[in-house]
Amino acid sequence: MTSKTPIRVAVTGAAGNIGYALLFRIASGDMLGKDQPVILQMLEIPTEGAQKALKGVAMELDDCAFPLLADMVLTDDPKVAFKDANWSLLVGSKPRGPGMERADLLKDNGKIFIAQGRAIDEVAADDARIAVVGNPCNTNVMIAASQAKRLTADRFTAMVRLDENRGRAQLAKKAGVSINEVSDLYIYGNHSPTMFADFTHAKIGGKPAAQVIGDETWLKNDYLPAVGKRGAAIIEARGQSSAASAANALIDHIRDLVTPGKVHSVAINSEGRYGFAEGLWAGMPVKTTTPGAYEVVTTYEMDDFAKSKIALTNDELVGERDTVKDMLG
Ligand code: NAX
Repeated sequence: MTSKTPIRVAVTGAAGNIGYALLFRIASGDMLGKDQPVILQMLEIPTEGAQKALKGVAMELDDCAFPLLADMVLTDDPKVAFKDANWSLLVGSKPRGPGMERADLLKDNGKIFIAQGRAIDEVAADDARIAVVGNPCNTNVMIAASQAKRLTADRFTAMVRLDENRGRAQLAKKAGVSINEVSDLYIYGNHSPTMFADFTHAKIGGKPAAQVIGDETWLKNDYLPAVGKRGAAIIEARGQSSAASAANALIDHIRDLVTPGKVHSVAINSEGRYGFAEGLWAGMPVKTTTPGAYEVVTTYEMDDFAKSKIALTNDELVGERDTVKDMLG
């Protein structure tokens, strides 16, 4: 057995749909490596139902007898969940209720991320890193990061990897090639239908995707909206939102963030790159440098079409920030 020190992974919304598809893969070593023990620190809301469901999930984790699962913490207290956590995966948030406006959702969920951002900053490990999945994830991560006094903004990321994976899969399908042939497809902007899946730099079998597909109208008018609205299409088909593919994308997001040399889409503090407003969290390609750290790939030149798409998703992010401006610490 391995002698490595266990890594503490906090997961919020641990008894939810994504949680159920995620925890077992973390415990089996898919995320941090097959020789890396983990301690799962699972947070759920303090209702009897959620805490009971969380116990059930922990019972199943026990029943898997995972050699890498060194310990589990089950709690309704953020300060317990995030204590000494090396990774905090913020999955839990409130779903949009019937008749609820997007602005209300932003504000309701914003409160969760104020509290969790503060708690993480107070009690998490010195090397703490955070990945936000709960929607609207770009704005939620900005709120959490704004509460931090100790941890720098680069530690806070949000997930656009599901969009990248969806975009790659759909290009492969259209071209009739294996997914392994599709490269250099990165997601810019918001995790919402306004996102820009940059097919203009994507490659299929090493050649420009646009050349291989040979149908720019399809790329602009069918492909982009199909990737952007894939989440809604899954809900329509399944009656529930993406869970296994979202968990899988989060595994990819973290695994690639701890693997030097990997280039992948991550929503990070834009610092004005690629035409995004300063201080927004926007998807863009990053290259992992050392485990957990990354630099932005800034070499892609955008044409007028790409710039117009980035402007659109930037506007949406600016609008979200305006809605929650009172929540930014
Ligand atoms: P579920 O409703 O199944 O589970 C969410 C869980 O979070 C629930 O068990 C709930 O009790 C818990 N929770 C709520 N507030 C909490 C809090 N303050 N602290 C701890 N736990 C809390 O939703 P699920 O399908 O798991 O989706 C979770 C989130 O992921 C949603 O916000 C969803 O919109 C978002 N998604 C984000 C994606 C992305 O690519 N960024 C894709 C998938 C998904 O739609």
